[in-house]
Amino acid sequence: MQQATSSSNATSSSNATSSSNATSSSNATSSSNATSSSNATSSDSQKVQVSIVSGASTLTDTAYNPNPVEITIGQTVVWTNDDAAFHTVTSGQVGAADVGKEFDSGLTGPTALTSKGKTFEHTFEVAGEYPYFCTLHPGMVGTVVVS
Ligand SMILES: [Cu+2]
Repeated sequence: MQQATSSSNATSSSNATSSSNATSSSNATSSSNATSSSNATSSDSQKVQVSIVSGASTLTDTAYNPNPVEITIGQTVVWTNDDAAFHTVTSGQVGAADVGKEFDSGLTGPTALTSKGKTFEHTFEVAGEYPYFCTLHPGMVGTVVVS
């Protein structure tokens, strides 16, 4: 999580983190509704929003916000791409054998976070710590903590 790759942090682009947060929550709500029609029974309180912040490509553990995101069993994390670039939300640690086994927004298909406003969600049913990263920018790392 706190990786040695903090050199890119010197760019101070982390300032973009806070500003993008203000807009992401409302955007995520409406856009996620479009994709979650099958989950209509789950209330919004069961959904926790995480933003892929503007400029995320050059960030590390601040690319996903909040990070770590702490939820309870049964809650759903909704990631929204608030950046202009294409990103992924892919479970596991860079180079591990189990990459993408738990969840993966992917590079193609309806859940791919190809552009701004796209969302991906995953419901966590088992307690634990779930590291994830962006396969396109492996410096981007985050963790979901389920308890
Ligand atoms: Cu990325």
